[in-house]
Amino acid sequence: MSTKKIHAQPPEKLTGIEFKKIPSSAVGYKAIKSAITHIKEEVGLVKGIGLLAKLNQKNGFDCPGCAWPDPDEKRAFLAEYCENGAKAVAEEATKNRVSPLFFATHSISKLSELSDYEIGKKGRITHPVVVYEGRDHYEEISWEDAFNMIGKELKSLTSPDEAIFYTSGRTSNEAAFLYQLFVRKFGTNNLPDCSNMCHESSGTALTETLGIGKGSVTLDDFNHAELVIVMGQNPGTNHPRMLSALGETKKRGGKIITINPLPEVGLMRYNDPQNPIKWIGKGQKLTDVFLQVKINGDVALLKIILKLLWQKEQETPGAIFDHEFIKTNTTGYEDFITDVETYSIEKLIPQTGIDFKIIEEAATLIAQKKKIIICWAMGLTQHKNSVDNIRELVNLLLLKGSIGKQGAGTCPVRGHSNVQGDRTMGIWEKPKEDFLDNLEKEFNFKAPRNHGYDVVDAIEAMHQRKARVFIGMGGNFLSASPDTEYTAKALQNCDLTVHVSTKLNRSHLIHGKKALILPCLGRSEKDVQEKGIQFVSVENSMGVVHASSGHLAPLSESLLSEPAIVAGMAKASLSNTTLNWAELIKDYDGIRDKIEATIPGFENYNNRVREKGGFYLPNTARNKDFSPTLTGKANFTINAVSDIVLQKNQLIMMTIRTHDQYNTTIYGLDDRYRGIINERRVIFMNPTDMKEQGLEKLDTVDLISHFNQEQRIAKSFLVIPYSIPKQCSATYFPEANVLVPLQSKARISNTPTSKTIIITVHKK
Ligand SMILES: Nc1nc2c(c(=O)[nH]1)N[C@H]1C(S)=C(S)[C@@H](COP(=O)(O)OP(=O)(O)OC[C@H]3O[C@@H](n4cnc5c(=O)[nH]c(N)nc54)[C@H](O)[C@@H]3O)O[C@H]1N2
Ligand SMILES: Nc1nc2c(c(=O)[nH]1)N[C@H]1C(S)=C(S)[C@@H](COP(=O)(O)OP(=O)(O)OC[C@H]3O[C@@H](n4cnc5c(=O)[nH]c(N)nc54)[C@H](O)[C@@H]3O)O[C@H]1N2
Ligand SMILES: [Mo]
Repeated sequence: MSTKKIHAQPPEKLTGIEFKKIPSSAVGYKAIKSAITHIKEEVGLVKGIGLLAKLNQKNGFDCPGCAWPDPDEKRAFLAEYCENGAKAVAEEATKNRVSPLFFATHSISKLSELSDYEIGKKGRITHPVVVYEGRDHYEEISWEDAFNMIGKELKSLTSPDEAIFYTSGRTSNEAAFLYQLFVRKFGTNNLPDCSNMCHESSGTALTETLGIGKGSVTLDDFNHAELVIVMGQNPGTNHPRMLSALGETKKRGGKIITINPLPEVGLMRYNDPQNPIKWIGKGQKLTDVFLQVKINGDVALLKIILKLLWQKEQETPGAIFDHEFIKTNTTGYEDFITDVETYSIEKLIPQTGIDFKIIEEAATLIAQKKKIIICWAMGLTQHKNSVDNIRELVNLLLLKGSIGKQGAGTCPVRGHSNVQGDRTMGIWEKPKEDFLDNLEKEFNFKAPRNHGYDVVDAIEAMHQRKARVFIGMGGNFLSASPDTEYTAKALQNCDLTVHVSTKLNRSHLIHGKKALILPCLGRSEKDVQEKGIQFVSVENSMGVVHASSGHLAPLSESLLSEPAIVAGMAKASLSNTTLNWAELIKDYDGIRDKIEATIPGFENYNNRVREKGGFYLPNTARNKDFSPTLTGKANFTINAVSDIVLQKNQLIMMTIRTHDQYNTTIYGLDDRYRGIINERRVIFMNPTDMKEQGLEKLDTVDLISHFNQEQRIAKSFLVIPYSIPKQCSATYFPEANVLVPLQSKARISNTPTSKTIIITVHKK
């Protein structure tokens, strides 16, 4: 290991904050201007516009931005990408290159002094590179040598469980399927993925209550919903195309309730990009009732609403609840009602921070409606009680009979564009027995049955040297994970770290004794194999599987596709594999045949995936079939309210995304929708809390997080007064990840509590 200092965190330096008026609506002219600017700077205008024309079109490539679905029918040129989709594409198709020459002139320790923004802007990696023990520079290595290095290291382990195989959510179905097959043939279920930090709590709660870990709605349901509740989600930034769906709900007379600690611009009003006349102007009002909830006050809020609904139901029996649905499809109703009755609304209100009148208004709206969709994302899934959050919203939908009918249901809005597909393909540390049985039958081997490490357990295992090899299929494990310094030590403890990546990121710099970067094709690039041009397939947030084909020439001849990289690793690492990995890579139809043979729902895969728009996977909850649960029915559950008690001057902090980033990929330093320009080291605070703590706007502060008896510190943040409930605060991910304790995680799902961190603020 080099003795030079390597920085796991971005520099503490401030970049020169400016402010802009917070816009009154999202999308519109400024979004289009911003998209074009990014495309022009990173890619060049002509090539860039050509690229956008292929984005999310039926013969084009799947936007790497998010997992929001494309319309089944008409697709407009402008509407099927959004500002942030354009930025994601610009990042991938960038003109900037990280070549072996770049690494010869830039040491790892020097690169680690840069911010994640600066690191990302260096560009796409062009060749496989290696850093040997004790060196401070990556250097070129042939693919063959790289694969052999991996094979040698993996074969030298005492147990296959000493290796960890991470996946981020951009990996295609074909690559993901091969990857998990390789890992299981190698002998372990150590397949942690970004889902562990993302929607794991949703999968856990939905499987228990409804029998399927995925959402139940389709895009068309938004055309029929009478009410959409958007909880803990900022679609204006993270799923901008969802605003069109919400716009449709409104146009057809539906209502929207928003539950969020922040008045996120996109949810308040938006300008439809499909209609240029509406690019400027006030935009369409989206939210009808805004519940500005305290961070982690959602269970308390839902309990008040449930209680109010129960009161109304008693006044007018049969008018509020769907008894027919409850009787036929559910269990646990009586116990649930008994539990609701034990709560006192007065005692719950302080936990929500919301005026009772507004909660009543929301409850009245819910009482009147029969077709309700609830959408949610990280604001519900990254808390200690996040599984309870989701189970509680399922209770509400069950009471209203709002699952398994048109215009109603669950809508966990996924992040990464193929994160849902990766799970379907078996990227999971806790695989189902049936799935392993199918693999064994098709591939004639003994699959490992012990559950593997998830993200948190993988970090712990590497820290304790129970695991010694880390392989990352995409992603940025170091910066995305909690407890940055602890995670850095875990990775540095490894004998070998390997990243299959498109762009340079900080995980490449915080490496094991030896490390490899294996550069792969991006979504937008043409994938040519021995039997011709290949396409891959992905599954969106609503269970539609469809094809994605790149059109750009690959940026370097030295790139391999992700499936080819998996095959290369497998060939070099598996001692007696009878599977012809090289043959599978010649034509991905062969991989899809194997998927069809092992995973239900993929019948006739190769034909159906070629149909325009793809096909829907089966979804039991969508069909009002709850038989896969343990009770064979949809389950009402009893959930506890949050047990957090804050000491004097302590705040709850949530870590959120700016409008200018994709997870750890930082597109720019602005957060236009929150009025912040050119600075990421900010903490949003309630003005009354600021006053009580003697803080003024733009004071520089250090943040200390408190967990058990431990403290963690993040230095130099600027205080910004903002519309946020008392005792709540917000910072950006990944700068504040150093404050998230590894062991602070959600019950059952083990998801790091990135939205509940107890902090104190210290003026410099
Ligand atoms: N442009 C862009 N698109 C993305 C991403 C990106 O980084 N950039 N990331 C992708 C990924 S992987 C994901 S998972 C999604 C993330 O999409 P989001 O979940 O929308 O992302 P966050 O910024 O984490 O926002 C969380 C929202 O929850 C609110 N919130 C926080 N705590 C609470 C709470 O206790 N209760 C309630 N009710 N609300 C709360 C916050 O105020 C914020 O509005 O987006 C995906 N799409
Ligand atoms: N504090 C805090 N932490 C969080 C969160 C939070 O809200 N707060 N959110 C969590 C969530 S929801 C998620 S999903 C995780 C995200 O965790 P990750 O998925 O691990 O992180 P990303 O930043 O999305 O990964 C970006 C990197 O992926 C690589 N990449 C991009 N495209 C491709 C591709 O096509 N193929 C390959 N092989 N590589 C590619 C690039 O090298 C890029 O640098 O972070 C989690 N961490
Ligand atoms: Mo995510």
